Amino acid sequence: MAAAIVIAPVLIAGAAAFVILKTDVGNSGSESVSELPGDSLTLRADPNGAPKYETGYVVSVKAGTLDVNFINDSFIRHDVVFEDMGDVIGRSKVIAGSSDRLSVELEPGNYEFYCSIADHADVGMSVFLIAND
Ligand SMILES: [Cu+2]
Repeated sequence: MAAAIVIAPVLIAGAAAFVILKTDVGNSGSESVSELPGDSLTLRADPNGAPKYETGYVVSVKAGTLDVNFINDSFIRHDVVFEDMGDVIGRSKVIAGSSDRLSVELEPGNYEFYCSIADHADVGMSVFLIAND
C-alpha cells in the first residue's frame, strides 16, 4: 500500500490591502461658522502671533451697529479692516500687545474683514462676515 502523501502548498494570498487614510486633523481650513450673540464682536488675534483671528473663517452677526473689540495679545502687529464689496467701512489701529475698539454699520448682507499688515490676509487672516436680519 502506497501511502499517498499530498502536500498541499498553502498559498496565502498576499492580498493584504493597506488602506491608508490621510486625515488632516486640525487643518486650519475648517469652515466652522461662529454664531455670535447680539451686536458685539470680540475679535481676538492668535495670541502666539500666527496670522489668523480666533473666529474661524466665517462669522455670522446681527445686522445693525456692530461694536468690535479687537484684541491682539501677541507681539506681532495686526489690525482689522472691514470691507463692503471692496469699500472700507471700518478700520482699527495697528496694535500689538493691546486692544482697540471700533464700530461698523452693517446692513443685512455679506462683508469681509482682514488684517492689512504684510501678507497676513493672504495667508489666512481674512474672514467672511455675514450680517443677518
Ligand atoms: Cu496681521
